[in-house]
Parts: sequence; structure tokens; C-alpha cells
Amino acid sequence: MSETKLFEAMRQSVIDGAPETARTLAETGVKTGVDLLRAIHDGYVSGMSCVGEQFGQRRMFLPDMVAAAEAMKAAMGVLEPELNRLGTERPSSGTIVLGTAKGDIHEIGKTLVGTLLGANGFRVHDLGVDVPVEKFAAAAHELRADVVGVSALLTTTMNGQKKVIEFFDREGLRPKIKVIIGGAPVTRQWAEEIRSDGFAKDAVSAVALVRRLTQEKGDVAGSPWPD
Ligand code: B1M
Repeated sequence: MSETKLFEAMRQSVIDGAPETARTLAETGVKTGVDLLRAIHDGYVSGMSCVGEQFGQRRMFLPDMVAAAEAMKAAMGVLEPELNRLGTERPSSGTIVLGTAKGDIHEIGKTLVGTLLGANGFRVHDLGVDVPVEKFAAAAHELRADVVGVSALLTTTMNGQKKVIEFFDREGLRPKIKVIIGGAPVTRQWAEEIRSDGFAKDAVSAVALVRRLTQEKGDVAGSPWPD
């Protein structure tokens, strides 16, 4: 199967909500040595965008969206360990605490961001979904995080991103602890409005952003965390 046909089949497996097919195609991708990021982006994520559009137009419904997510997760179950392997031999470039904002259970994009950060040598602590501000703060404190990342997929839960930033400001932890945001509805304008330290539209740009922020942070002396 050509690469283009493989990516198209991956895309279709998500639209069809077919986890077994999605997993088998991911295995084929690994075996044949295709570019895994392209497989994720041009294949599975593209299928997910189509499902999202159809859901928005009421041509697909909640069970279709659930099935699509299961297919994507099955594929990521194969691809994530492959991506993780790339990161295991590198020294850590910084610690990132990551999670999806309170009230929001979308996990796929956030998990992908975490996987790529891990693959690029960052130590990632993923708090999962529906994460309250206090949990972000406790984990950041315990792990002496360099960057905290808050994902939101719903316009209603974007406010959770603002709350995390307000908390870190109140506690005097910024600018040394960087707070970044992302997720499908998040815009640069929102990122500026809530004074986040950065915004990334996808997982690849999230890695570039975190790399830049941790390098900048390395130039600032001292730890914001009391011993
Ligand atoms: Co939901 N959902 N969903 N959903 N869902 C959306 C987000 C929606 C846009 C669909 C639509 O209407 N067209 C819509 C939101 C509308 C809005 O608020 N404006 C929506 C809705 C309405 C809902 C429910 C309310 C539906 C209902 O119950 N009636 C409900 C809410 C539940 C809740 O959270 N409380 C709901 C539920 C679900 C499922 C559970 C069925 C499922 C999620 C399953 C799971 O994650 N385990 C689901 C899905 C799958 C989607 C869509 C179709 C796909 C999301 C996804 O995984 N995309 C989505 C439509 C869409 O986004 N096109 C939709 C693939 C993923 C790789 O992309 O998450 O965007 P994404 O992540 C990208 C970037 O955004 C970025 O990098 C990632 C990788 O490139 N990024 C970051 C993400 N986080 C980042 C953090 C960063 C940096 C970059 O730094 C910290």
C-alpha cells in the first residue's frame, strides 16, 4: 500500500469508528517505517477533524464521536510507545505538568502533546482530564515543574486555563513557572488576553514552544519553589 493510501485508510478508520482497523494500520505504519507524525496528522487527526465537522453539522452524533475517539486511541496505543522510545535516551530538558482543564474530558490532543514532549527529552507528568486548578498547582509544586500546560477543547472550559494563570500569578510563581495553553478553540488572542506564557496550535509547535521557554528559563537564576 502506498503511503498516501495508508494515510487515507487511517483517516477512514477514525471516521468509521473502527479501533481494530485503526490499530492494524498503525502497526503497518510502524513496520513499514512511515513518518509517524505524518501518519498521526494526515491520517488519524484528519479523520478526527472530519468527525468533528460532521458532528457540528448534526450529520454525526455523540456515539460516532465516542467510536472515533476509541479508534484514535487504539492507533495511539501502537504509535505512542514508538514515539516515546525516541525520548528515553536523552537527558531531561525540563519538567512539564500537563492536563485538561476542569470540566473537560477531551484527552487525545493533550496526550499527543505529552507524547511528543516526552519523545523530545522532556519529563512529562500527565494529570489526565478534568483537572482542577489546585491539582495543577500541587503537582507543579511537588515536581518543581518548569512549565504547566493546560489543554481545553470546549469554549466553556477555556476559563479553566485563565484560572490556572490567575492562581500562579496570585502565588507569585510567574514568570519563573511558565503556563502555556492549547486546544482546538484556543486562539492567540485568548492566550494574550489571559496573559499566558504561550500558546501552541498543535503538538509539534507545543514542543518548539516548551523548548524556547525552558531555554529562556535556564537563563533566569534561582528556583521559585521553597525547599
Ligand atoms: Co467533543 N467536542 N464533546 N468529544 N469532540 C469537540 C471539541 C467539538 C468541537 C465538536 C463539534 O461540535 N464540532 C465540540 C466543542 C464545541 C465548543 O465548545 N465550541 C464538542 C462537544 C460539544 C462535546 C460534548 C459537549 C458533546 C456532548 O456531550 N453533547 C462532550 C463534552 C464532554 C466534556 O468534556 N465534558 C464531548 C465529548 C466528546 C467525546 C468524549 C465523545 C470525545 C473525546 C474522547 C476522548 O478524548 N477520550 C470527543 C471528541 C473526540 C471530539 C472531537 C470530534 C475530536 C477531538 C480530538 O480528539 N481531536 C472534537 C472536534 C474537533 O476538535 N475537531 C470535539 C484530535 C486531537 C489530536 O486534536 O484535541 O485539537 P486536539 O489537539 C491538538 C491541538 O488542539 C493541540 O495539539 C493537539 C495535537 O495536534 N493541543 C494543544 C491540544 N491541547 C493542547 C495543549 C497545549 C498545546 C497544544 O499546551 C498545553
